[in-house]
Amino acid sequence: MPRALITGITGQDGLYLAELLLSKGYEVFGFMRGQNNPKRELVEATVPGVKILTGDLTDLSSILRALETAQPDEFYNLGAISFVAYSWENAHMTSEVTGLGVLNALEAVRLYSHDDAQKVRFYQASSSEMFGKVQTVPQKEDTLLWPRSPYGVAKVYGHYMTINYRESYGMHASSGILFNHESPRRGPEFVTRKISMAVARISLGLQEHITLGNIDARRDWGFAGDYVDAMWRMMQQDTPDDYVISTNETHEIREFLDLAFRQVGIDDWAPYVKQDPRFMRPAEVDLLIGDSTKARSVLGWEPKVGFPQLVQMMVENDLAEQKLNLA
Ligand code: NDP
Ligand code: GDR
Repeated sequence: MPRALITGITGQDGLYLAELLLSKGYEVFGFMRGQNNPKRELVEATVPGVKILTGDLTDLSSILRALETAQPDEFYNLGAISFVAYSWENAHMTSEVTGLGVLNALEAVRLYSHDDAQKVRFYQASSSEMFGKVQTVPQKEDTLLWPRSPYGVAKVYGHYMTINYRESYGMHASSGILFNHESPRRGPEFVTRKISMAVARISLGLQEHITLGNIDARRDWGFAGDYVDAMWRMMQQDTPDDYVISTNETHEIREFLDLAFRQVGIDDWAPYVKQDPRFMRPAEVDLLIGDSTKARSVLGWEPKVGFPQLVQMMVENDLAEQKLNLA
């Protein structure tokens, strides 16, 4: 039975990845923060097969202990402070967790593996946010990185540190440069879920409007369930490498609003949407569109859920959740 250790188990991707690996017959260990993490119940209810280990990415010895207990064949490093807007307010902490946390994870794997560099396969959750002020459209593996947020800068550090451990120690370390991916499990602070929850509540008369920042931004949005499959595929390759994972389509936030409001019978959303500089960012990533040709040809991966289905899935889920709350 293959064994996997996942950091960031309480997050959107951690839950989908754990489900996928359990379905493939893996023994799955989840690395979780805190002695009383409020999301522990969520993990236990959603993926009851996962064995929980506690620790923190800023604490190398806790990662080492988790490795000794889990003895994994595959280590998925998904843990991070992942909210870009928050990273300006907490740049130092973001650097420690999202940046230096990757070094801790790599170093823990190296120490645990002793001289056997191939003992544990390592996955790093890199991000399209690293492209920032985009220099080429679409963006692929060799596009120049120009991060535009403390989060993006920290991810660049983690990305290059992963490559460096691969090149220096011969580790089987791969980076997935994943474009935005969403789902009904997306945190409510991210724009897609903020919209799908608000649309559900507005249609039920529970909320009057939604307040957003820059609605002209464009993103290449996929479905998280499809993207964790790409992570697993990277880990099955004989040779470690870096891959862009994206739908290769870009959409404005306005289009997300169009589809989401239309689903509840509202054609003109303007009266329900306000804008507030509070949600604007000091620097913006305006146009993200990926080119995942390499992943499609080498990994045989492709996204299954398209943009309209993604919006539909999220609004349907939030309508059902809100109705349940009312019952
Ligand atoms: P989430 O924000 O949903 O999850 C982040 C996870 O990191 C949570 O489980 C959180 O735990 C954990 N975490 C935070 N700080 C620490 C710490 N100090 N030590 C250990 N764990 C910690 O993110 P997603 O699931 O959406 O993303 C997974 C990864 O992929 C992240 O690294 C993200 O940056 C990256 N990524 C995400 C993309 C996306 O569109 N979703 C795109 C590209 C990259 P807790 O519950 O305790 O806070
Ligand atoms: P992003 O996702 O920054 O791309 O990072 P987010 O959903 O937060 O923002 C996307 C775009 O929407 C604009 N926006 C708003 N964003 C939020 N959160 N709230 C608002 O009210 C709002 N109004 C407009 C933003 O300015 C931005 O342009 C996500 C995270 O999952 C990262 O961890 C990951 O690395 C990247 O995706 C790829």
